[in-house]
Amino acid sequence: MRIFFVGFGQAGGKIVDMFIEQDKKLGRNSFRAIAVNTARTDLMGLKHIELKDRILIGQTVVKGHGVGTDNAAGARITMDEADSIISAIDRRGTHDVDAFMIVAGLGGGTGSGGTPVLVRQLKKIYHEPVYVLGILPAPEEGKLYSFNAARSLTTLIKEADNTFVFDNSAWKNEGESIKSAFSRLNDEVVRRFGVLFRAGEMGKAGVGEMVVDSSEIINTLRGGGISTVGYAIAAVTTAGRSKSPVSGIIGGIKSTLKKREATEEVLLGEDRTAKIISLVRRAMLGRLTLPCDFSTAERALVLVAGPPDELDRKGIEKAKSWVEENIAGVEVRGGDYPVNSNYVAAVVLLSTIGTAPRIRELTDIARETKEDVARAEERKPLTIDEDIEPLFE
Ligand SMILES: Nc1nc2c(ncn2[C@@H]2O[C@H](COP(=O)(O)OP(=O)(O)O)[C@@H](O)[C@H]2O)c(=O)[nH]1
Ligand SMILES: [Mg+2]
Repeated sequence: MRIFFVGFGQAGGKIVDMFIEQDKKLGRNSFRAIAVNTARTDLMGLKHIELKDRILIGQTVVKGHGVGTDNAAGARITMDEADSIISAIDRRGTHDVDAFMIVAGLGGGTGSGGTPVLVRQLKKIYHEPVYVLGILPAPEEGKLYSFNAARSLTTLIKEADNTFVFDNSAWKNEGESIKSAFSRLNDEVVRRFGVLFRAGEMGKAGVGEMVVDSSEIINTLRGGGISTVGYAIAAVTTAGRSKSPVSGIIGGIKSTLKKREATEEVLLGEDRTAKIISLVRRAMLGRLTLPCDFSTAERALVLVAGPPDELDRKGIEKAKSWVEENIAGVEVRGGDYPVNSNYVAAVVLLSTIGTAPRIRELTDIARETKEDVARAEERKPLTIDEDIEPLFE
């Protein structure tokens, strides 16, 4: 699918930069992107989005220093300068685009506040769906981050055509600091969403039997709300031990996938049908980008990517039925995505989920924080007797 990305804020910019890096490495031209920020240094740190496509907003207000964690300021500045963002998008070109995807960390200031505003603007102007890929903060980042994320997400659910969620706290390791985890987490994000977002594009491996096209992804996302993604891969060789690194479309850009993750022995090359079913089950039962009870999902899309020989049609059909039995709704789309690789990947998109523990937690923290703020406002600052005159008025 042809996607126009907007990387909003620091996390958003970095992640979109990686999607573009992957596009370049693969020699594709599926993705287009701009980055938007109130902080000049964050924009300078990007490597793959062209300089002219990095848009600094709020200069008169924050002088290129960013809005910190003030997402209301992020929203205000975006409202005031929406025209310059839209101009940058038009300059980059929107012809042939299937969808817009705004990527942002929802706990901060610029991306958290600016994204819902930009979604509304884009929806007014373009016919294509406007999606968001939102990153949830870890609890250790503090209540304010959770509060920001809850407010941003509440607004996004109303404004965006669908919001994909990736939860930092579910993906960082025990004891690992969130900052040192970022690069690894971003790799996980790009690997999963990279395969999904590329579905339907013509690869060198030729035409698949039942290729997923962009309209199927769009229809799966039609219910709105929040979506989550599962992913699993297996090596193609019968021994289950491929020597090549797991990079490219299936493995992402940095080959940081541990061999162990890739080479779980799943009847490789023996029973192709069973292998596909097993892989899809692993994708859905494993860790989702936003962990949740998948039985609440309204719609799903099953995508199996790999060398054409491995993409067993019966396996994909059976896997789809299995997914259908396990989600709330009955709409399960799916198909294959033929790519040259020594691995097969299964991606399961679970759309319009009903509930997720982390979202409830965020909502609770946001409520508490709101009460704290209200109490703080009620507290009167110390005053001296009004009969005593100050030195000057
Ligand atoms: N996964 C991931 N999350 C990040 C990264 N950088 C920041 N975050 C998260 O995004 C939130 C917002 O931070 P940031 O993007 O710096 O805010 P902004 O620049 O004001 O939009 C933080 O609370 C972090 O949880 C990153 O590189 N990767
Ligand atoms: Mg930052």
